[in-house]
Amino acid sequence: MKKILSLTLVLMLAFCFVACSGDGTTDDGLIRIGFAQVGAESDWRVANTNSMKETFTEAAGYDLQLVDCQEKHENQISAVSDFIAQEVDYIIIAAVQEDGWDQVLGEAKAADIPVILMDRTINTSDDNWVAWTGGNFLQEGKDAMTWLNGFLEEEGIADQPMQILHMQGQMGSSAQLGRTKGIEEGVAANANLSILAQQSGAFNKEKGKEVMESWLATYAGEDNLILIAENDDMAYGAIEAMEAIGIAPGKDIYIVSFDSSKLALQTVIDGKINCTVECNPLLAPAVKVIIDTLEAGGTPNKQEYVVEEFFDIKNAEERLETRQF
Ligand code: GZL
Repeated sequence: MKKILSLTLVLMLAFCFVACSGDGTTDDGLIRIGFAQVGAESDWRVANTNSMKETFTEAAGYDLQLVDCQEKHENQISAVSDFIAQEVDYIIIAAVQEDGWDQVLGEAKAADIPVILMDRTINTSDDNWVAWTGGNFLQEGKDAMTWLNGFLEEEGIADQPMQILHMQGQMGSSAQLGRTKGIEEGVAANANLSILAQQSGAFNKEKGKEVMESWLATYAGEDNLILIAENDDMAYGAIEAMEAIGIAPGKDIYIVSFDSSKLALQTVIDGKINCTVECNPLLAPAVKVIIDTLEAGGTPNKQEYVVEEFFDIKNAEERLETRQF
């Protein structure tokens, strides 16, 4: 009996030794990826997470460790620190906020673990990250204002003063900072546009509804209102708040939003959102190109923007069935 136990113990120890190599890859040859995700705050984010899970599968040769950081920067820092301690092969970050990354990325660099940024950009030395892929948030804001100016012309009200309710995303995120800059530049360039109110709905439907409810109470007597929501989910919340008091979204108050999910295109077709500016969440294939390039000893492009457009009543119907998220 004793011999069986000692043989079992020896076999177990041997297995542990073989399976846990010290170079970050598991001995079954999988590429170990640590991914610090913002959270699950919107349809966009869920689609982005699904894109990563569908691309970096074990069958494809990857061990993806995805951490939902609950929209908290401190959770992202601890997740990245854990990835460094585990000696993963690659660290991927979709950042809650732009600032506060120097120290932990310095530690990743010292551990010789490549950091890939996806979706969101951050403020740190270019030496601290290998490559970034995502949407152009400033251009998205500019595209929204270009569309709005054209829409007001077509409606024959371009010469009327219009007041914008500007619902911002997660404050300090590159998506919010870029879109806000594009929107504010567009308002400054058009004497008939002004910002009546600016407040964050944190890219979240419920918070967007709360903000819209407070605006509808505060600005009840105002007309010529336009809501610009920095993502579709906040626009959905605002629509619920409007309809609860008999206001027709897309007609009584024009609405422009961002992301362009299937639901947003259907909402455009229903006439409740006037324009949604695309921000593509299906970024995992572009991230895989970066990793494949690095695995082959190559140098990936430092920045790779994904193609983006916008959708309104003229093209939403024809594009709905091919929408992937
Ligand atoms: C944009 C992405 C934003 C989306 C929101 O690339 O970072 O975060 O617009 C999401 O829906 O919360």
